[in-house]
Order: sequence, then structure tokens, then C-alpha cells
Amino acid sequence: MLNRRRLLALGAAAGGAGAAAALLPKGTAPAGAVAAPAPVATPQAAGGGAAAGHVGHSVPSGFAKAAGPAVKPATTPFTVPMPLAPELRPVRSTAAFDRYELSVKQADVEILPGQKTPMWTYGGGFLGPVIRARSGRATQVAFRNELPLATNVHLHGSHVDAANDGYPMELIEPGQTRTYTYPNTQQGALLWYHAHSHGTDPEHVYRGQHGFYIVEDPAEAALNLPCGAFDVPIMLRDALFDASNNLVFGGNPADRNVALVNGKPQPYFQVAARKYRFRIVNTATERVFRLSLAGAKIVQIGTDGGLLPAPVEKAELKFSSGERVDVVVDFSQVPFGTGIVLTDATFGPMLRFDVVRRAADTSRVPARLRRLEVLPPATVTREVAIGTDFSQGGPIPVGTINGRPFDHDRIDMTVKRGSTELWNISNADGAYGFTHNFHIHLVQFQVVSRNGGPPAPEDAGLKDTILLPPGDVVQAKVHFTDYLGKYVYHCHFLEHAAIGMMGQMEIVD
Ligand SMILES: [Cu+2]
Repeated sequence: MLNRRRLLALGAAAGGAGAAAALLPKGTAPAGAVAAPAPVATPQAAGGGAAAGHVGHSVPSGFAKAAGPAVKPATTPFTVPMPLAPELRPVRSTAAFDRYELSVKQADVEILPGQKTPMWTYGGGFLGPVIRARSGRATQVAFRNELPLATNVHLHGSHVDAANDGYPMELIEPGQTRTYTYPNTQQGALLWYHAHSHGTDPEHVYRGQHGFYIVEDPAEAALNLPCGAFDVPIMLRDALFDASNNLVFGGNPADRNVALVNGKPQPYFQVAARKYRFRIVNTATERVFRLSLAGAKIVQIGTDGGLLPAPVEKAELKFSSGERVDVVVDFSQVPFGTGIVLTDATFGPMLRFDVVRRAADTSRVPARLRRLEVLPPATVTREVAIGTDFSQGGPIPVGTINGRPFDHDRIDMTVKRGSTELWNISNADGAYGFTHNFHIHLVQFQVVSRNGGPPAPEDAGLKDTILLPPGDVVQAKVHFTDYLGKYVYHCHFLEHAAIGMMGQMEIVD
């Protein structure tokens, strides 16, 4: 045991970005887990047999090809345009809501130039289509599961009743349709929808179950930020391919060697010499992006839960799986014909903006964007420690919160409706060097402190997911306003949540 721990700690110290990967030496699913007829495996360590009965489906022959050994695809940078996500149109609009329909289905998607990659998609494309909601007006989204596997949908960042939150044990069986209703009572923000089936969601998200959901609100519209064609959602993630262009799942997420920008490796994006708003979401299952831009300034205007109180110029955007950054880039001072490159600290060049034309620009970035609500005083303080337990001795460690893996039959904390709480959220894996992050369903919280000092720059505003480097402690103020019921909180490195790094609260009167 000690040897194992020591080895892992050493590996973590030496491995840098590979540190978290050491946590899952065999991956959460064996290599080739999608190869027919092998079952889609779920970690046995997931806690309480939580996933039993919901996973272990056999993948029908021909549904997904077995992946061969991973390769590094040879692509030429900046030769393909960055695609834009399509917008989903409502099938019906009433006085009360807009109804959307979307299929979850396998499709061959072009990621690498001229090649097809089988994926599990929303609507057939790499990017789940943009669902555009208005604050104060409900949406219904009917998801029809055309996969031969059970799945479900969580709208990440949404403030929604428990029955519509995509609880990890509530699945949509193959051939079934489930309609989720979202009230959109929150302020404008980029949310995203994705699979949240316990134990299997790392694979579902990795294979393509991720899409954009934008809440717009009138106060935000009145600010006159860049809008329309100049308000561009961008999805960043990673991938690993075999020689036949299949996605390779399993193994070490840190080994995924291709970064994808709206589903393409190193695309270009032609822009006018004016301001653009880019709403960026990290949909990688386990990844921290650190982006910088040479040649123009990045001004961050928003984060997970919507606009910041004021714009902030950033030299680097640092955000982990599930987090969003909302930025404005002004290309008006960039000479025509110039390409400026968005670069990630790990992957290097990600995306080139090519300034190719003029365009009128009456948009602005006001000095004040949105007042941050002052939350009531907290009446409860909780400790929430995220960790890894190797004591079971199996091939895969157990992920824990406060020492225990997820058990859907256990309520880990009972929260009083209307209360405000302080959560001391700590990464207890400092000795192993594992990075985690932390996502709370239902709420947008405010970071009070990090490691006893002021919040980090990336903690500002309304957050639903925060990065937790090894040993970090974040104090967050969380206000529970209206909904009752069971909600989960978890590490949003999905491979970690799948092995148990998840807990649940019940909100009661
Ligand atoms: Cu984690």
C-alpha cells in the first residue's frame, strides 16, 4: 500500500499534467470498452453498487468500432475553418414555453479533414445545437434516445427543480424520449447540456454528448455587447484517435493529444476588424485549459453563471472541465491580413483569428456589467473534502467526498431551503498531486476565499464549477433559494465522479 501510494505520489510530482491521470491507471473503462460485444464497463468502485442495473449494456455489433492503438493524426494547422454550432428551432411555442426536440444518436462526424469519426451526438453533429432561451420564459426539451445505450441529460449551470436536473440514476432507456422542462429563471449565461449517467458519462460526453444552451436576458441585451454573428459560442475539448479515425476512450485522459475547437483541430476563424464576444466552454472530461492570445487583448466579461460585475483584462484564461469563460476580443487594431493565434499552455496553437474585413461596430463593453448579488449571512459551515482512496487495493481507486464514495441511497447533507451556507471545499489529494475541480448542481455560488486569501482571478463572479489544484481550499458561499429535493455535487473531471467522487444533498423545509 505504502509503496503504491509512494509511487503514485512520485509519479504525480514528476508527471505534472499527468498527475491526475495517475489516479486512474487503467482508465475508468478498459481499452476497447465499446468493442462489440464487450460491455460498457463501469468502475466497480463507484460506490454502493450505484450504477448496477443501469450500465453494463452490451454494445450491439457494428455500433461502434473497436479502437486500435492511438496515433497522433497528421494535420496542417489553420487549414480548416472553425465551424459554428447550428441553432435549434422550437417545434412549438406557446404563451408559456418553447418546445424543442433533439435526438441522441450515433453519427459519422468529420473531425479530421476528409475522415469520418463515429460519435454519440445530439442531433447528428459534433456540436450539440445551440438552444437559445430567454430569462423568465420556460423551455421544454424532448430528448429521444436513439442510442442502444441508456443515457440522460443534465443542463449544467441551470437552476431547475430536481425532477428536471438529470439525476445520475434517472436514465432514458434506448428508444425512449424524456422531456426536461427548464424554467430559465436565472440571468443570462452560457450553460451546456451533457450526459450525466453515473459511471458511464465520461464515455458518453467524450463520444460527443455535449451542446450549447444560452440564456439571454433583457438587462444584458441593453448593455449593447457584441451580438448576433459577433457572439460566438466555442467548445474546447480534447480527443485521442486511432489510425482509422475512431475515438480512443479509456486509459489516461492526459494522453488525449488532439485539442478540438468546435470539433476541429487547429481551425482558423475569419473575423472582421471589430469586437467579438466569444463564449467558451470546456467540455473535455478531464482537462484544464490555459489560453492566451498574442496580438489582441482578452477582456473577460462573464463566467459560469453570467456576467461579471465589471470587465477584466486577462493575460490568461484558466478553466477546467465544465467551466465557461465569456470574453470580448477587439480586433479593430489588428492590421488586415494578420492572423493572431489563441494558444493553450499544453497544446500550443489552438485557433487562428484571421482579420479579413471591416465591419461597423456600435457594440461596447461598459465599465459596469452587472451588480453581484449580496448573499445573506451564512448560518451553516460545511467541510467538503475531495479525495482518492487506494485502500481497497483494486486496479481502480475509489473517489471520495469526505471519505466516502457516492451512494445514491445515502443523503450526505441536508440543507434547509432558504438558507445560506459556507462550504470549505478542499482538494485532499495534495500529497498525490492530483488536480480536481468541483461542481454543485442547482446553484451559482460565490467564492469567498482561496487558501485563506483572496479568491483567484478565475474565481470571480457567479460560479458553478471551480478548479481545485492539489491541496487547495476554496470557501464558497452558497444560497439555496427555492427548490426542494436531491441534487448532486461532484468533481467535474468525469472519470473521477464515475469512481465515486460525488455526493448528494437534499434540500428540505
Ligand atoms: Cu477529481
